[in-house]
Amino acid sequence: MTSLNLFSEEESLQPLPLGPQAVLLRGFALPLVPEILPALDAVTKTSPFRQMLTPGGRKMSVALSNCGRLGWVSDVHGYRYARADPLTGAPWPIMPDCFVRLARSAAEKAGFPGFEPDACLVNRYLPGARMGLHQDRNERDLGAPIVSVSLGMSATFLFGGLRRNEPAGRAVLHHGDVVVWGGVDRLRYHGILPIKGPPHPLLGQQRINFTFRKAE
Ligand code: MD6
Ligand code: FE
Repeated sequence: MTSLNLFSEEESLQPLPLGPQAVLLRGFALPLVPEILPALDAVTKTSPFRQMLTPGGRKMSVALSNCGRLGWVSDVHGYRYARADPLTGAPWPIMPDCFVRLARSAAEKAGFPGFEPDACLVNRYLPGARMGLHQDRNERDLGAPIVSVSLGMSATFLFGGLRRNEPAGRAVLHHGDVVVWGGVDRLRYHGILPIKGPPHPLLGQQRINFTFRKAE
């Protein structure tokens, strides 16, 4: 009997390993999107998206906000976590409960039970915006994973090795996809190619990415 393979591995809804302890969970966030979008609006009303300066003094193409006890910030003095939003001087908005539930359940599914994020960096990419290859190494507890949620326009995610010059793999991230990585993959270099392609039906010409971390 012949059978037809309707889905390539890339298109199936099975967890797709990106490394020994890194996984792409296709569509994992979709059931929570109706709760997440209004909560995101409330966060960015309090702490609006803004483009920060790199330590080198260049404006990042990505605009960011944060929620949670700590927020990731960048300026000419470097990258760090801060308790207050430098734009308003006030604490970052509280991490919405649906964000916390999503982060915990994705981490658990990926083999990291008990994840308790204290920081959620929210990135907004307009067409052309990109994220150069980097490591996420400003967090004190490198034993905790990072949970990354993609919404809106699709993007090509680059995942390299533990050294900048190692060749990088690629995966296209779509609306609702979640990437979790930790353990031996926690310090891998990664980035996002310039955003292009059709607008998203719900979110229009933008891609939103949340990364949940245990910073302290
Ligand atoms: C982004 N993501 O997807 C940027 N970092 O827009 C990240 O920088 C990232 O997706 C650590 C782990 C997963 C990620
Ligand atoms: Fe990162």
